Parts: sequence; C-alpha cells; structure tokens
Amino acid sequence: MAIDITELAARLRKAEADRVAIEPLTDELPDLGVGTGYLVQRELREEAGPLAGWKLGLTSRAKQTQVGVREPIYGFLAAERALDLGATLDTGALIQPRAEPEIAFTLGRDLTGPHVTATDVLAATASLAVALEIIDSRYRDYRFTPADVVADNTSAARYLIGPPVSAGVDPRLAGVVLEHNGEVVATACGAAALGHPAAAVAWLVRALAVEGDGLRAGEVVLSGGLTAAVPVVPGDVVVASVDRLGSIELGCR
Ligand code: 0L1
Ligand code: MG
Repeated sequence: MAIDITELAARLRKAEADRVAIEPLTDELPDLGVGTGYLVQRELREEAGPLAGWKLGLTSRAKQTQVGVREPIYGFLAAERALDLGATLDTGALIQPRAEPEIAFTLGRDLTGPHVTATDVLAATASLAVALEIIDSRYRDYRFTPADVVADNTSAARYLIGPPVSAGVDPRLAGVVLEHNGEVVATACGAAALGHPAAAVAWLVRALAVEGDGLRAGEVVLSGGLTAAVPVVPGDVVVASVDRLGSIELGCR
C-alpha cells in the first residue's frame, strides 16, 4: 500500500486537536519504518510554528523499559508548547499526559556534523537546567512501535525548563529526584541518559547531520527522560530536582 505522509501527519494532528487517541499507524501499515516516521514528523514540524529546539526520547533504560522500545529517538520542541515557571498544566487539553524529569541543554553556539562528541557538546553548551517534559502519546495506551512514536513527534506535548545554570555542574553525576504529590516516586542520575546527557545530545547532532540539519545557538535540547514517566491528572503536583540545577514544580488542573 502506498504511504501518504501528509495523510498520516493529518491523522496525528487531528488526534491531538480532538484529544482522542488513535490506534498505531503500523496496525494498518505494518511495514512503516522509522525513516518514514521521521518524514511524518518533519511534516508536523513544518506546521508547528517557531521551534525552541529539540528533544531526545528513550535515552534511558527506565524509559525504554516503560514503553518497550530499545532505541533513542528525537523530536522537535515547538516554542508555543513551553510552559512558564509557576504556570499550571491544563490536563484537559491533553489525552493521557505523563511527566518526566530531564536535563536541558541550551546551546551557546551552532553545533553540526556527523562526528560530534559529548565533549564537543559540553564545549558548545551555554547553560544547563532542570526540566520537566509532559509527554502525551496520541496512540491509545501508549501502544506504538519505533516508527509510530517517531511519527508522533516522540509523544512531545509540553515542557517546563528551570532557571539556567552556566557553570559547576557535571550532568553525568547529577542526582535526580522525581516527586509526585509529595512522594518520591523515582530517582536517577544524569548518566541514565546514554551514559552521559551530553552523549545523548551528541547522538542527536549526528542524527540531525544525516538530514543536513544541526543545532543552532540558543536552541534548547531536552536530553531524555531519566526515570519512567508518571501519569498526571487534575490536582496533581510534580516536582523535578537535579543536584546543582535546582527544583521545578508543576501543578496540574
Ligand atoms: O514515553 C513515550 O511516549 C516514548 C516517546 C519518548 C518520550 C520521551 O522519552 O520523551
Ligand atoms: Mg522526554
């Protein structure tokens, strides 16, 4: 069956707008590959308005185990999907939101190329920050293959970035605590993201290079959920803390 990229992108856009989960695209198109998933994602990106940056998905074993997919993936961050510090998350605008703690990188200069390393990423980084990503799969019950989740912009929905910290943090060793309604529900450290969060960002740069793309100065990169994500409902409060980067809190309505 011929694959209509535009129609698949429209299906995902509609699921998001209607807040109604759909079945994975691969139920109907079992041969859909990850490469085609990125073409669908690119179509969504072209309609998404200004970009704030990029996100990595499934860089930690905890996340990979949670959704049964064993490879890192990337997506884009639409500027309009950023949450502000002190704002609350409107869960009614989403389908099945989950929150996960991450370390965010802000680039101080452009970074491109097929051989970029974690060291290059650290040299190009202007600041780090604690972050919370709110994911929201457009597929019922988060059931998807790698191709499906890539097409769905890696479940990206909202994100909250903490105050920037520009020195004195080793993101690999930084301890991470996730609290949900006052209870510690998961702990990790930065090394959970592909051994080093900067290595995860370097993986992204190399992956973007294949598409002739790269990171630009000022862009933000979420380096990947460090723990399994927790489902959130109205009334919930989630706190992400990262050693030396501080804590951010998100209330849900
Ligand atoms: O958890 C998921 O929906 C898998 C996609 C990747 C999400 C992420 O790690 O940011
Ligand atoms: Mg994430």
